[in-house]
Amino acid sequence: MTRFPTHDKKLKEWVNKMAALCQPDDIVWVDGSQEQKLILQKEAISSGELIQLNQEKLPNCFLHRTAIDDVARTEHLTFICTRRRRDAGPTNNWMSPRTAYRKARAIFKGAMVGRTMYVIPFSMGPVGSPFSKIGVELTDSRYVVLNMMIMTRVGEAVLRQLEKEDKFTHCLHSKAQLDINKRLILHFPEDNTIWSVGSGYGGNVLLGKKCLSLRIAIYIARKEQWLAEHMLIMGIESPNGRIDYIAAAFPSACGKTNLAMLVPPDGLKKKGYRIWTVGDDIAWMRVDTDGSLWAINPETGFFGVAPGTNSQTNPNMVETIKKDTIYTNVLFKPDGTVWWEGADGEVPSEGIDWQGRPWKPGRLDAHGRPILGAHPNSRFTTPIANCPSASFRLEQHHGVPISAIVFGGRRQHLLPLVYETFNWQHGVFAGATMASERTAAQVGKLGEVRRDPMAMLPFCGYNMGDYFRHWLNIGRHMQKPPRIFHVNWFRSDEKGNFLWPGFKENLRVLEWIIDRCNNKVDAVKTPIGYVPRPQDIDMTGLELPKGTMDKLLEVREEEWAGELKEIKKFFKQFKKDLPAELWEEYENLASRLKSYE
Ligand code: GTP
Ligand code: SPV
Ligand code: MN
Repeated sequence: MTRFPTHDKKLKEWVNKMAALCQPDDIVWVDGSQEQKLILQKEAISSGELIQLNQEKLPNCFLHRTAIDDVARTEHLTFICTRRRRDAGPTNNWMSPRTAYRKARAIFKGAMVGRTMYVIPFSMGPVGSPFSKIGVELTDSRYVVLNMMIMTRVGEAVLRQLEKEDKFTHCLHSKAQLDINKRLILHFPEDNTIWSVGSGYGGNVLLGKKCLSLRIAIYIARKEQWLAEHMLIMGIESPNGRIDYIAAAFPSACGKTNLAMLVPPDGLKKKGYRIWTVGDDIAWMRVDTDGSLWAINPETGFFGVAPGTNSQTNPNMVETIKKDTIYTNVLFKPDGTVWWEGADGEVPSEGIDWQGRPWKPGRLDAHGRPILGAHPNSRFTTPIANCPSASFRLEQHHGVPISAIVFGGRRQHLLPLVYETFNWQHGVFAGATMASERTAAQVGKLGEVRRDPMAMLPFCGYNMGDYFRHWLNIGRHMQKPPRIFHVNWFRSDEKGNFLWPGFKENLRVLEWIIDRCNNKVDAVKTPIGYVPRPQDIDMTGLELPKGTMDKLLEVREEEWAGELKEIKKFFKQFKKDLPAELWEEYENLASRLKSYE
C-alpha cells in the first residue's frame, strides 16, 4: 500500500486510477528534497539512464542519451484532442478525445510493469502567485524526474497549494517501449489533461514545459484573459539605471536563449548596459491594474540547445552549465567531460558520440556528410539560479512590466534587421504572419520556410484563428500596451552569408527598440513599418563592410509580392475563423506596398 502525502481526494483517486492502468511495481512521491535527488541520481546511474560526468570539472553534472529516433519534438505525433475538430483549428493535428484515450490506453496498459511510477507535484510560476498553475506528472523515467526538478518548482509546498486550489493539470507520461510507432503526445484541454507515451525526449516528456505551459496554458489563458507565449523575457538596464523589459518570440532554435542572457559588446559596454535574464522560452503575461502588460517566466531552468554554445556566443550560459546540469545527446570525452560542435577549445581527437558509438573528427557517413559528435538538437538542462545574469525579480509574484514585444524569424531574405509596427493591431498582424526556416528542434526538412505565427505554430492548443482574436482583444484591455517589433538576425547576402554578426551585437538593435519605446529616436516610415535610420543604430566598436547596414534595413517592394501570396494562402485556411482585422491589415499592407517607390 502506498502512503499518500496528501489528503486531496481528486489527486489520490487519479493517481490510483493511472497506476491501475500502467501497473507500476511501486509508486514514489517526489518531495523535491536533496536526499531524494541523490538517491534518484544514483539509481539513474546504475540503470544506465545517466552517466556521471567528471565531478571535479563538472560537479553534479550528468549525461543522458535518448533513442536515435527520439531526439526532437515529433509534431506529427502531437495532437490536440477537443470534442469538436473545429476547436483545434486547421494548423493542429486533431483526434477526438474518445479515440485518443482509447489508442493511448492500449499503449499505457501495463507499460510500467517492473518499473516505479514517480508522482511529481510541480508549480509553473512561483508557488501561490496569481500567475501560477499547478501540475502533477506521473512518469516512469528518472531522467524526467531529475529534469523536472531543474525546470519547475517541485515538492511539498506545491502539494499544500494544490490542496487549497483543488485544481491541477493531470500529466501522465510513460517511456513504454520508446517505440516511435507507439508514440503519442496528446493534449486534452477540456479535461486539463496531458498524456505522453513512447518518448523520452525533453519537449515530449517534460510535461510542464511545452505541453502544460503552452498548449494547455494557452487554452486556460483565453478563458482567463491572459497570454501564454513562446517568448524569452529579458531586462535591459540602461546607463541611467532604468530597466526596460522585453518579451521576444522566435521559433525553436532561432536565438531566444542566446538573446536572453546576452553580454553587451565592448562598444556598448562603455555606456553601461547590463542584461537581466528572466526567461529563455516561455512567458505568461497579464494585464495588471496599471493598464500595462506584466510577465513571468513559469520555469526555473533552461533546456537549451548545446551546439554553437561557447564563450563567444554565450558566455553566461558557458558559466551556468559548469555545474548541476544534465546534458542530453552530446559527445562524451575520455576525460569524463562533454563536447559539441561549436564548443570552446579544440575539437577532441576522440570520444563517444551521441549515439554511443566511438567517434573521431573528420569521419564521413555514407552520404559523405561529417558524422557529428553531438546531435544538432542536443541540449542541456540547467538551473536559472546558476546564471550570472539571472534577474533578481525571478521570484516576484507579479513578474516584470513589458515595454516591447519582439517577434522574429530565421529569414535569409525579405525581412529587415528590425522594424516597428504601427500599432497593436498591425503588431498582431506581424506576429500572425511570422515565418521561419525549419531548424533541428523539430523533425522535418531543414531550411524550409514555414509560417510560424508568434512562434506558436507547434504550441497553440486551440484554433489559431481564435488565438489571433484573443491577441486583438488583449490589446483592447490595455491602456499602456507594449510596442510591437519584428527582428531578423539572419538576413544573408547572395552567397548565403549572414549580413549581421548577431549574438551580443543584437543589443545594438535592442537599444533602438528601447529608445523607440521611450520616444527618444526617430524612424523611417516604410510600407511594412518603421525602420531605423542607419545612423540611429549605435555601431561603436563594430565595423561592417560598406553598404551592409543599408542592405540589412532595406525594404524591397518587389520581393513582397511573393510574401503577400504566401500570407494570403496561410490566412485562407482559417476561413471565417480569421479575424476581419487581419484581412484589413493585409489589404492595408498590400496597398502601401503598391504605392511605394
Ligand atoms: P529553443 O530552445 O529551441 O526554443 O531555441 P532558442 O530560440 O532558445 O534558440 P537558441 O538561442 O538556443 O539558438 C539556436 C541557434 O541559433 C544556435 O545554433 C545559435 O548559435 C543560433 N543563434 C542564436 N542567436 C543568433 C544570432 O544572433 N545570429 C545567428 N546567426 N545565429 C544565432
Ligand atoms: C523548443 O523546441 O522550442 C524547445 C525545446 O524549447 S523543447 O522543450 O523540446 O520544446
Ligand atoms: Mn522553445
